[in-house]
Amino acid sequence: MRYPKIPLAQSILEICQHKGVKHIVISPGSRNAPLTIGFTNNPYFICYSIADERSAAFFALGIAQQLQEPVVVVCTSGSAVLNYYPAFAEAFYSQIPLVVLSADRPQHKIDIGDGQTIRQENVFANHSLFNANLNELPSEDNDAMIQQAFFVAVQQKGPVHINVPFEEPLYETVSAPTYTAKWFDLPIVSTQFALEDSFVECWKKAPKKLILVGELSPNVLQHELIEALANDPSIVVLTEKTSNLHHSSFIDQIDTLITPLKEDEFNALQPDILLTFGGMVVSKRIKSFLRNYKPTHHWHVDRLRAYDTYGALTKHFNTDSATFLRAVLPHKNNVSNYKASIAGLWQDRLVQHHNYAQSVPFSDFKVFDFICRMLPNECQLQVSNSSAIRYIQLFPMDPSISVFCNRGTSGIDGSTSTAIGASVVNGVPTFLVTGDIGFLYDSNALWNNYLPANFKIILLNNGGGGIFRILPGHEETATFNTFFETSHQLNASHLAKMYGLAYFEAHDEISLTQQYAVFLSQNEKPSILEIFTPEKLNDQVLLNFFRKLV
Ligand SMILES: Cc1ncc(C[n+]2csc(CCOP(=O)(O)OP(=O)(O)O)c2C)c(N)n1
Repeated sequence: MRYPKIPLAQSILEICQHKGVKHIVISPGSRNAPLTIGFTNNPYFICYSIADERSAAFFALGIAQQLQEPVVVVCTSGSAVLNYYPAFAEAFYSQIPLVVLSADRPQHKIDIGDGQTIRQENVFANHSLFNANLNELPSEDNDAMIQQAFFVAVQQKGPVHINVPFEEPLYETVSAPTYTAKWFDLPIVSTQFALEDSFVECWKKAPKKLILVGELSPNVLQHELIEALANDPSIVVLTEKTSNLHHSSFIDQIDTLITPLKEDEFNALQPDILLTFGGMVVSKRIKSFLRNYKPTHHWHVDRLRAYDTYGALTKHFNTDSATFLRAVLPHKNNVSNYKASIAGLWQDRLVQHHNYAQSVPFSDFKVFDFICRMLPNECQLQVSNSSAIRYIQLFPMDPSISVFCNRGTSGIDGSTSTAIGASVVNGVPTFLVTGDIGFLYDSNALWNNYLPANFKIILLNNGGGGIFRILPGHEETATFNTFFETSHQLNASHLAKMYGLAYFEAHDEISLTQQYAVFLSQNEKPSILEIFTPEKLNDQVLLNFFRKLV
């Protein structure tokens, strides 16, 4: 086996292997040659080559999102590293361990007129959990910083940046390492959790407890905890699609419940205790409801962070959701009718929803209804921003389907790359459902040699950013079309051809049913099903849905 001659590169490789990091996403360049040579020469590592650093970082993010373990991205010096920023910020807000290894020139070569050189140290400072600005010569300080970076990425769940200065020559190799890293003990601070009696009392007494679950990985809560949540009459559970948490009594179409509520119903839903766990929440309507009808107590449970999303946060419980629920759920309140009263409202809504969905013309609404019913069980659904994830929230879906979306920053800049990264490691058929602008934005995602043959993209082409027709402020003007909707006549057929994907298209219900069946059954090539929907009708159908729910 060959090793890079530069000792600093040797120590990074040794530490990565020792920390169990397996997946390395490399973008081309010369300055990073010592790392590229080292990673690719060691069969322990699984290396991916992706030219576009923006896409590479989202691809790595998708792998890390699925495995919940650090994934390394490696790039050359200069603007290359800045292209990692969108995924880096997403990793920060979605709490995903992404490790950036950026090659650099030694500090004395910065800002002296050398090419492909920028100020790289601390370049992600605003969103980085740890910045290791290494020195050119290997040292115990370097070893400590590298180990600390991996430790922080795992313990604090998020992105870290290791900036690595290399001097030429960069391509030389040796047959055995000449440097061995020094190891440091990084003690994990134990977080014993005990719930104070006053909180137990408060919980026991509260007749109205609303549990709102944001983004979560599947299988975070054990079956008996889910049952205990479902069997307490004082608890209403609202779940988002990205919470991956299911029970027939949980309400998983939040906007369908909330939108038509009247004053007295809002009052009935207003909780004594709002308990939240999980990551970002998609529904704007639940945020608005809770900001206007504040709970007496808002408790957030998370080992790391608590956002005061509703202006009502009273307590951050520094533990994981399962531990917390195990502590409170035995203290059941059997006299409340909170759950029963909301369940009544919910059943009415479901009937209205069903009646309306039957009657709508071909539109985004109809297509999302179709997709949510027709996706195969046990698959994974990756969803882009922004109206795709909002529509997905409106329809029931089989609980065996896991759902992911880049809601950390809600960017449209990496959904396809993230989905492809996820599909490479998740071991299940993966579908991406995306709008046209998001898809076209991240079309370099398809410039990727690792696409599984059963990776499928469902592309809703409504001729532009349909979300802007739904948001307040829409007026049918040239300014709106050009600067908000960015309307266009593009389609994905040429991209599909260029990247060797199978391509199917649908323009109405009949062709959708036919083409979807073919799309689903062919697994020889990754594929795109492009569904064209009527640009100017979509928002009307959606707005009418909310009106008709009343
Ligand atoms: C990087 C980035 N730039 C801009 C935005 C603002 N934005 C949100 S949704 C959207 C349009 C999305 O359009 P499309 O992908 O066609 O989906 P649709 O709304 O039609 O479903 C834009 C530009 C963003 N979220 N991220």
